[in-house]
Amino acid sequence: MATKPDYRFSFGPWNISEGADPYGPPTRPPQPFDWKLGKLKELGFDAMMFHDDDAVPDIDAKSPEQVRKEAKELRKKLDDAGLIAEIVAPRLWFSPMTIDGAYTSNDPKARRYAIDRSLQCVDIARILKCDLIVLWLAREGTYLRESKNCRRSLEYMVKAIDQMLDHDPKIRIAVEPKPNEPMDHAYLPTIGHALAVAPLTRDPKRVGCLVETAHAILAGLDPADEMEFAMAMGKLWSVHLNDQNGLKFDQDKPFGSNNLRQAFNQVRVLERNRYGSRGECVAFDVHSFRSTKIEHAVDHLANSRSTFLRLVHKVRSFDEAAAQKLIADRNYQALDQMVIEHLLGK
Ligand code: GLO
Ligand code: MG
Repeated sequence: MATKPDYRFSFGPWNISEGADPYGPPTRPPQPFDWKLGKLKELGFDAMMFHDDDAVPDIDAKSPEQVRKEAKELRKKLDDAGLIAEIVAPRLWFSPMTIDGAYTSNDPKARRYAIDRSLQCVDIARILKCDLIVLWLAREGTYLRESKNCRRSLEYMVKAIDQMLDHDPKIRIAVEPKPNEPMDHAYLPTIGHALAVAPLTRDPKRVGCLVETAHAILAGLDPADEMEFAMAMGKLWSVHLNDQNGLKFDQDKPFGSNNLRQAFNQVRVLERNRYGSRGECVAFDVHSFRSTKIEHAVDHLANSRSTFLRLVHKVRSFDEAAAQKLIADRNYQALDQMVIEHLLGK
């Protein structure tokens, strides 16, 4: 087998969080951005993910000149630290303008706000030397189905993507689907939906996707299959590895925390499709447990990376020839046990 490229790892500032949930306040003090950047470097990560307002805090209150100035300052900080920006994502779910959705709001003023903010996000990405915009379409769905129209919502989303593609001929857009939360139902719940949107846009080859483990599980799907489906189309431009214990709120647990075998299979498909060889990063969209103390505030990130690397080793040392023999003999009973024994180790 040819030598595999090394993986590049990333996380976002929101992945060092304070432990608040809908039932209780934060359990850890907030940490400044520079502290997070320092930790990212210390843990051996290569890139940071950004929302537009992670890059430029309080973005809506700032003039376009001020936004550009602060984005340039951030780029310098990243350059000095030898780090890159992997993605920039417009955070379209916080503003009072997007209570009823962003691109799919029933209010034309809100839709305009969402598009303007997305175009500004593209400008920030360009300043950060990043060509990948991620769209987690948080509020593009409904609390009750009668309030919106699926076909019209789809047209609105395509129109928004088209404007971003027009705004910068180099930018690529990765849709990060999720079936629910915060909405009851989202309009783009799976990778199949996300990729079906690409040909409707004016430059399909610049529209791809990002698979998040937890989101696939919430959709009742296998995350490894979602990833390989996207890679078969040349469309997997990032991943958010994490874990999820069944159908409940989005947990963002450390990678492999809930289902090690499912994590093994995700690493397996990434390996066999040479994920990363075109510069794609392995990103962890994980959170600390609420009970975590401040002195362990980044352990979930270090642990996820270490589990990933251990699983790369497990994938590379899996006896494929023996597995193929069992497959040819339709002896899936033995194949099942072989995988279990391999994961358990000696
Ligand atoms: C939430 C999403 C969120 C996105 C992030 C980047 O469920 O996973 O964390 O990944 O906003 O777009
Ligand atoms: Mg995510």
